[in-house]
Amino acid sequence: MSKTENSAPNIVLIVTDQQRWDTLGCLGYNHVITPHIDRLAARGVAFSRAFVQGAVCGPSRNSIVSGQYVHTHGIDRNEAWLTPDQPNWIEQLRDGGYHTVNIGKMHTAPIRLPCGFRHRTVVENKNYRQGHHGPDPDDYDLYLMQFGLRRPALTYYRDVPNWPDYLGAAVWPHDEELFIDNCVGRWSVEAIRDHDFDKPLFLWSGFAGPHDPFDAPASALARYEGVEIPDPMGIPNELDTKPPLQRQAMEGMDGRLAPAAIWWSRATPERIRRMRRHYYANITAIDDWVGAMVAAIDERGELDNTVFVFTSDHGDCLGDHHQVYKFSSHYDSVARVPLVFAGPGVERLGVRDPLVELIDLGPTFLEMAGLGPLAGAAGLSLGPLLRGEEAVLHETAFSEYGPRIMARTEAWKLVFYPGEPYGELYHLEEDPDELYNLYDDPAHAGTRGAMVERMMDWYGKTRMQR
Ligand SMILES: [Ca+2]
Repeated sequence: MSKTENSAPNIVLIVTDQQRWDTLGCLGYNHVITPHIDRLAARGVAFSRAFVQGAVCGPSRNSIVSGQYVHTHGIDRNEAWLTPDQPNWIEQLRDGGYHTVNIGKMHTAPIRLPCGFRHRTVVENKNYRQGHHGPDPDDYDLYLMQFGLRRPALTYYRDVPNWPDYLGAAVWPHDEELFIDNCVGRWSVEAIRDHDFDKPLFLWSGFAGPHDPFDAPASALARYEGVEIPDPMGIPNELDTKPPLQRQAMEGMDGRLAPAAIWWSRATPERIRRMRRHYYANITAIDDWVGAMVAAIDERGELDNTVFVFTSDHGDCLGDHHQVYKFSSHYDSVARVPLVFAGPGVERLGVRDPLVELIDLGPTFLEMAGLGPLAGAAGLSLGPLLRGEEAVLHETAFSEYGPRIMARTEAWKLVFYPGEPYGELYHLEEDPDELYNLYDDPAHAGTRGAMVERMMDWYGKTRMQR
């Protein structure tokens, strides 16, 4: 009998960076190789409509940790973090008896903020430059220094000949053991092996991929030889009908020699397929470590008492709608992420499609631990959905970036730009790929007004509580 049997479950939360939802085999996307995540989904639940509350790292992660929407907690940019008086369910788990550990990316500012963890091994972005989010080297910098190396993602644009033609897709140039996600994975497994399980474990394992640069290891790329890569969604002249920021964001990067600049003028169908193949290969490299973490928990005799959760902080257009990255839009490519649960308290239900939000994670974990609720949170426990009930937690999913607000029901999506003459409205039942903008279509003015009213109602009910 394991030491923690009949007590609070261990929770292993695996969070990747910039992984869009349509990247798991278990959701029907068989061109992505994810056998270990699929195995978790097969004995638990894979949510097919999970949404992030912020379209970029910092706001999204602050929403996960506080259980609040971005305009409620107020952290609307990357180099900022919650203050100690704001809700934080990691602290609640710690105070409730959990050994709380973070291995890998959290994106706190400053980078070594404890954030409720008893131990952190801090790993920032692939292209983290000391001084950018904090003055310090992170633990991955310190590790690479032992080998006389620094993050290669800082200099691909100088080191790789004809770099703009690669659209950010490099091959990892050093020993594969040094690849950032192989370090996060290996150190996460070590954290599981090192824990004595006298206390339940909460592990947040934060991978840096598949965020750009798309620098997958050669061994992971080899697994995609012969795999057909789907082309991006898009129609000719699409950006003429979309908010101007979407075109401006791509034009703004073109011609710049810098770590994160992709020159879209260099995109060809073959180069886009290569970029996507590298992105998927990074996901497969992470999937290997998901399997290794499950095996490590099993070796400790804790498999029946451990909840595994796999998700990401936002997606990437990855060529959809003639663009990359996440800053310029709230398409599902950006706002919709994988969310898989397996373990005690999770029925074997497979794919479920109700709308859920990542602010629901904290309330779910606190309920599982018998430590709830999370004061001030707008998120709701996913417990009823994980047990197989037909509950509707959210009729609308909301997400923000700066002043931009997305309101998405099952049938419609509004993307609202306060003070601007333009916006987006998509009829998702007829146009699931969000190609045809109906915002200015008189035939849908009533729906537009109803969606704006729905958004304003939510905005008023969830305004900042400080
Ligand atoms: Ca991110």
